[in-house]
Amino acid sequence: MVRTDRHLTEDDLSKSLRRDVAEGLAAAPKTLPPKWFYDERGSGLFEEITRLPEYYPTRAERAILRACSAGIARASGADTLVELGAGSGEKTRLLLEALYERGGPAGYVPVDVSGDFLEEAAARIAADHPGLRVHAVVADFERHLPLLPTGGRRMVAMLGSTIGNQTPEQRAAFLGDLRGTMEEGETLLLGADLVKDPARLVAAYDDAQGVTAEFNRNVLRVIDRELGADFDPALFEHVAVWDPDREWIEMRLRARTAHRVRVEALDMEADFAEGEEMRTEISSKFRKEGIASELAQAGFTLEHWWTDPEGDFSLLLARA
Ligand code: AVJ
Repeated sequence: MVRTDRHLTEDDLSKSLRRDVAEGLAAAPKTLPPKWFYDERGSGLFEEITRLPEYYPTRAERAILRACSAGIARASGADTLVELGAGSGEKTRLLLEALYERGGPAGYVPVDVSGDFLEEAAARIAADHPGLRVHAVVADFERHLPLLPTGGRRMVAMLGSTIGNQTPEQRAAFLGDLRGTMEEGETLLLGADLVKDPARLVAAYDDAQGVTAEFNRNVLRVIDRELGADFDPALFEHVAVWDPDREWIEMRLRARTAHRVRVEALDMEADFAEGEEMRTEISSKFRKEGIASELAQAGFTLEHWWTDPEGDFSLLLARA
């Protein structure tokens, strides 16, 4: 049983890519938002990242879910899982199975910007869980929260430290908006990567095999293909730095030489100086007190805090 709502078309996506690139290349310093990493190649590279020895977050979160998914399901009291940035993998299954095992009708609402990916993942999950009501929603969760289906007792999950891509200001707006769409008593399950030794953090975003570097440069290929640009990825070097004040990892692309890039679809040119750095992603790292107060500010109460044995990553449950 799969139903799909579409709040986002290819055309909407193409428009927002144009806007992001036009604004980002005109800004000083230049910047590109991380959401455009994930075409087919980029998603494949990200999958590869999750298996790298240096990239601990995926393994740590999976370990928490393996150990605690029954406890999470019980604590939430939910019968419906809404997953923002829907996964297809084991993490989703662990959560769903825990909800499912508590009995009663269960619903799954995967939300993702990529329609094809979503439909496939939703169909697979539905096939493996007879009776599960699967309601897939093609949407951008930073824009379409009010359009998500209500009903049942929902747990909204945002895993993988996806929230880390937002600045504190974006996070405050997002959490406030999300709270506004939730009923009292419903819950938010958030995956949050934690502050730790900067050397480990930098290694996780600058791996020895150079997979993250390829992932970072992939955004240039996406812009070349979608907007007829002539970025040469080889002219950009991958940079990952820890910002100790803002407690986030910043990924950048540094121009190896001075050169000009043309973006045909925008009829635009951008000049890069030698060594100029363009920001492509922030990945915020969290502390319990900080995230608790951000949640409280947005109208949530932090109720549970699970970590992996090493204390690298947290899954937290907050109630609306
Ligand atoms: C998917 C946003 C959680 O920030 O760790 C991995 C993306 N970037 N390596 C992260 C990413 C570089 C990842 N998130």
